[in-house]
Amino acid sequence: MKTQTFSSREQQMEAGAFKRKTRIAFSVFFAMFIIGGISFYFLFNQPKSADNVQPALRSVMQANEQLFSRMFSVNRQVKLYKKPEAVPKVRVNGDVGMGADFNQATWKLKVARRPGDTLVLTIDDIKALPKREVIFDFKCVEGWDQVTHWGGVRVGDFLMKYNLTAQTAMKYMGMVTPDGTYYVGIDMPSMLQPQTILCYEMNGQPLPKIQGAPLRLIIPVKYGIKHLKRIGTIFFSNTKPRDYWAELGYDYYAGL
Ligand SMILES: Nc1nc2c(c(=O)[nH]1)N[C@H]1C(S)=C(S)[C@@H](COP(=O)(O)O)O[C@H]1N2
Ligand SMILES: [Mo]
Repeated sequence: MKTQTFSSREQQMEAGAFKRKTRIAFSVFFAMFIIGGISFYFLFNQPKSADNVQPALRSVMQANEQLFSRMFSVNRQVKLYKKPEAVPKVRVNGDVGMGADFNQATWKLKVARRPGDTLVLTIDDIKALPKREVIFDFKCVEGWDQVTHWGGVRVGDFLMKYNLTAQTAMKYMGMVTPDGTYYVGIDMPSMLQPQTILCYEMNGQPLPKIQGAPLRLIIPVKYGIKHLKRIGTIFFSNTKPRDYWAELGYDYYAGL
């Protein structure tokens, strides 16, 4: 009897508490709904930019793009192989900007630190930096790939050595062949990725002429199109540098 009374009282209390909780839950839900609605209204009634996207959405997209490019380039290391796995006969592909009218002996690397201020270096200046070897699976957008072995200087080390760290705050690096006919633009995080090298050796031998001697780019996080052979000029930019294959419709980022 006692127990029953207690139990029914308890049930009443519980029913009261339940009603109260339900009221709170509905109020919270309703408040969230109103806040959400208002935010949505303001977001979508912002003046749109030229490309028809609300600025708040655009900035989120840009932040994501930056975050993703850092995540997939700097933090990500491409799989490396052992020397015997590298092919002895490396395929040659692409000869834009590789004309015969070129003298390796007088070649110099031009680094446009900023407009009107160009640093000029010799191949020995570059070879004086610590040598890094990269053996990775080189992939071309045409559908072939092969494990190849390259040697050179980390772009990061190079930029440090020549006091170009301020330039790494820029969004892109651009590279152009000496004749100006082949050119690439690459996001800074991918250039700073530790496996990216200014390359002067292949299979432990001096880089063959057709493979970009005296200096080419090896950037394992990207498809072959970005591995510019025969570097003439390097520059830095906050806007996308011109890119040979992007202009022909390929993905600008060309990441793997
Ligand atoms: N100067 C220059 N660099 C270039 C090209 C080119 O046509 N000219 N082709 C690119 C492409 S599409 C690929 S797949 C690689 C091939 O490098 P490899 O010839 O050493 O195999 O170089 C890249 N670098
Ligand atoms: Mo390629």
